[in-house]
Amino acid sequence: MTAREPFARMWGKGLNSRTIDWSMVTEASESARAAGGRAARLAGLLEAARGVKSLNICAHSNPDPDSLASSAALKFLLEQLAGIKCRIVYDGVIGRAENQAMVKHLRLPIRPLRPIRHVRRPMNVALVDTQPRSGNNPYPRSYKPRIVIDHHPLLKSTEAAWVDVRPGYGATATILFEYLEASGLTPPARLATALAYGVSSETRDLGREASPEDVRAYLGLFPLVQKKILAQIEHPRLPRSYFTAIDRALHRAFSYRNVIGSKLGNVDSPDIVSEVADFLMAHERMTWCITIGCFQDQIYISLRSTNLKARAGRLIKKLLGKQGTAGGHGQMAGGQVDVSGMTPADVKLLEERILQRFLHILGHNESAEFRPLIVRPDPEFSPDFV
Ligand SMILES: [Mn+2]
Repeated sequence: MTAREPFARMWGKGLNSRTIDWSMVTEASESARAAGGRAARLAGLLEAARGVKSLNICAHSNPDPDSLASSAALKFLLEQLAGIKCRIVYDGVIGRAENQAMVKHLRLPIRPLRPIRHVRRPMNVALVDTQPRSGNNPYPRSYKPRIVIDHHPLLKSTEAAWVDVRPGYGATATILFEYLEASGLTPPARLATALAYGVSSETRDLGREASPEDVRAYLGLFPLVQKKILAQIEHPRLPRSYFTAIDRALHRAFSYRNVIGSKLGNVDSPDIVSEVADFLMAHERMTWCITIGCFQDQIYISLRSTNLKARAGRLIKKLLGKQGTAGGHGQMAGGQVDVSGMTPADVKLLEERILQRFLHILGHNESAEFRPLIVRPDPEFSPDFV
């Protein structure tokens, strides 16, 4: 089998083959054995869904583009191949302007899930881009989902009729791309656009933890992508609250040697905590970034590293211990701590302790202290401004 065959089969007549630069695809393509593996996986997924009439597809909390695109792709697959009525649900807030633009422009069929009792058939749930008991989805810990598809490290407790967890992949959207490929179905343009954006945003334009499979998925999808819509998603119009949040984040930014971060205080949505982490990590001299913000009685913590061997996911678990839930990958991770019932002063103290502990884990001594990133603010601004 040549490298081109799976692609030709996949997109069928719908695609003008001149739009693909095959020389780029060949490099990342895989053997016929791998293609067989994909077909077997698709068969396994369909087997697990056999007899199911309707399914709740559950994205992770405060869903990101990877989670949303992957959920939409699973819905498409199961509806087309098995006639299963799928509903995509999520909890939390879609805060980031890019993600809101994605939902709007691509008309993603998603619904907020408020009280979890609305899941009537606990068995018929698919968790996408998350796993049971990860603390990152609203699904009750005691129920076993039917399907789990994810690219975070496999948790020991993860059990389902179908588990497909591939930690080597940069995005869950890439896993869904491979199911689509095996199915021979051509994704509609909006779905292809969602998946491509899921891959590119999760891997920071294929630069962060992207595997050859992620590159291959992106290239395979790209000819189908609605380019103008993609640009509108990647460069969204921003609300005033965004600028306020960035202003606060900069005023409160700190650093110590190669570590940068910011304490954001109360935030409008948890997304801003990771967004600021990405923003500050751009600092040319920094290797680590930690941001903390509080939203609805939860402290959210984001970690980033420029170091390929950082093991950020492991580090944040160590950092929070039994205090909270945490997870992530090598260069990016996140966690949260329930602070309901705590006074604002206690929350502040806890944040302080987490930051100190973070420096300690990184090997800095006890007396290490963060200093303001912006040392001399513009004298025209009063320091009381914050
Ligand atoms: Mn993901």
